[in-house]
Amino acid sequence: MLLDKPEGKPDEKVAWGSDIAAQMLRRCGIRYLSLNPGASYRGLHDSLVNHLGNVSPSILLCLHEDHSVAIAHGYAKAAGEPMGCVLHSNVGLFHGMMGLFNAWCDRVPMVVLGATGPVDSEKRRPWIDWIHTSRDQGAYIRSIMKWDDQPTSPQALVESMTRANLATRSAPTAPVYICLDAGFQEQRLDKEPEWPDLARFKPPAPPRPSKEAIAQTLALVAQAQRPVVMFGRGSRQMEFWQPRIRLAERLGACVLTDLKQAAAFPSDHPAHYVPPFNVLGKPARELLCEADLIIALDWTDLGGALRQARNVGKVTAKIVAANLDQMLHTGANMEYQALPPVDVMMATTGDAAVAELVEALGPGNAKAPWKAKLPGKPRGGGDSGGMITMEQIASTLRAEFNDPGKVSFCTLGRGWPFDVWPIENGMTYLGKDGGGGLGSGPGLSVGAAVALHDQGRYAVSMLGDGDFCMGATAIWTAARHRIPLLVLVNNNRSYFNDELHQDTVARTRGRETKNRWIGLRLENPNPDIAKLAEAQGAVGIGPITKAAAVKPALEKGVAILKQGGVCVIDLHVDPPPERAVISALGHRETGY
Ligand SMILES: Cc1ncc(C[n+]2csc(CCOP(=O)(O)OP(=O)(O)O)c2C)c(N)n1
Ligand SMILES: [Mg+2]
Repeated sequence: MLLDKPEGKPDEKVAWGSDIAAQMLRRCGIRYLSLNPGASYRGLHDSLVNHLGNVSPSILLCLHEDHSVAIAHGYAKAAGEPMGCVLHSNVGLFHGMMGLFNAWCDRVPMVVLGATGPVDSEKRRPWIDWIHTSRDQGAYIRSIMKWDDQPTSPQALVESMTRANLATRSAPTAPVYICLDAGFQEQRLDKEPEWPDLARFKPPAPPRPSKEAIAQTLALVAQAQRPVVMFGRGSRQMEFWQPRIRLAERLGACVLTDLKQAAAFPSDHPAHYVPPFNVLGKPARELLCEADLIIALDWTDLGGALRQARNVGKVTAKIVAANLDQMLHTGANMEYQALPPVDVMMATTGDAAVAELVEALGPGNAKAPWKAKLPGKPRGGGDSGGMITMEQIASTLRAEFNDPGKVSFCTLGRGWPFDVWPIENGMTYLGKDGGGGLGSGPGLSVGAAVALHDQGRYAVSMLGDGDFCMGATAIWTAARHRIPLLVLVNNNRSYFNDELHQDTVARTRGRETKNRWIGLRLENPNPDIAKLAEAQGAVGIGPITKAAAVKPALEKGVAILKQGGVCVIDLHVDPPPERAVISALGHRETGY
């Protein structure tokens, strides 16, 4: 990676208000800071460069604040710890808000620094400092932050950043925001503040389930013939991976995992009943109806899953759930999802619940799952009539790596063939955007790639063409800072998701479904994805429109990735026929 080195020796004396904020970032272990510059934090910017020497943290420059936030978000997903980002007073914050919403919904840790024009009006420059000043910037985002503050003295800033660090890293994790007064940042200090001993401000281990809850669960387990474990949010670390497998095998359970969350369980394990999904398909719904015990561990939307199951039958299972998410629920947003009925509720993380349950179950033999894994889709011998398929991309890409276990998919497109490239470990797949905010994919990928580079892993991403075009300029940050990344664009030349919605509406109203493409197709002209990539300083390849051209393109892309470069490949992948003819409701259409 290329991180900029300032000229001369840093001025190590803590002499200005903003030096305190910079010091605290370093002391809290923040390694990178994504930003787009702004005068409201010119004091902090100077402290980062001329006081800290642009080391711990180092600046990653971004072309848009939405990318700054997405990069910090992607980093947290891959590293399991917070990155920082800085958002220029009000306007930068407004730009970054969608990314903040995604990060909030995804429950990632993140230290967000903002700034306001001088709170003391005597210190404001005419016009622009007044434009920069809002009464309460935190108010714009308070409903999507775990905590926020606007400290007004040196010692208050020290405490504020200590608290921010503690809050964002404590389960349930979520972003925190500190707004720095421009006037205070540029104030000369008469003395250094007192620094805290951060060893005394460490996040606590998550609470453990009560003995009663564990005993009640064991009683339900003893009676259960058909247990299902739903693994939702969890750590990327192997120390949490093995116990999940142990729990499923000890129970003889069938397992479900959620594509909205990162890898939680090996998708090729016999217990993993259907491939990871976004919405429950019929087999998963039926499985929940057949189950007599459901153990949902930090599952994002248990209430929604049960409602989907009730469309195909009755859910009669006893339900055990573990999560701490309720601690973040307020009346502001409904990302808390439908309220599920639960027989045994454990106020703990899914990973802590697994550890406790494995221990409580004690030694015993592994059992086969009570229901055999569904067979994968039959493959038609690989003849797609020259069209590019996801299966071809996955198998060709996999063959390019001697060590595919070291590849991490920062995001994955819909329809990824998990039988061709399964989830093998906790780092295989890093989940989705959290809040459904389009344009985040490129930034998430760049941020994840920073952490993956540090871990010696390969960062590969698959993005929709709409997502890529909206966030394409995030790729410049990867090129600028030499962050190795391979992006594959699953280009259907459309906001295809919405074609299905327009199809549904037209169908419901008895209107013409053939018009579903109008206002949605990204054609005539096609945005030139390879050129968009090249304009950011990456290598752009494509459009690749025929199956025969896929292998050479992927070969080149992987070679660039391995050399530490940034490459974007535009692959024209048409929706598979069975998908092209359905509406969002999932009804089949024969005449389209
Ligand atoms: C900021 C934002 N604007 C609009 C949407 C609505 N939206 C959801 S999916 C989608 C289409 C995405 O297109 P693409 O990335 O090409 O994926 P595809 O559906 O074609 O596979 C749109 C426009 C959104 N989620 N976020
Ligand atoms: Mg598309």
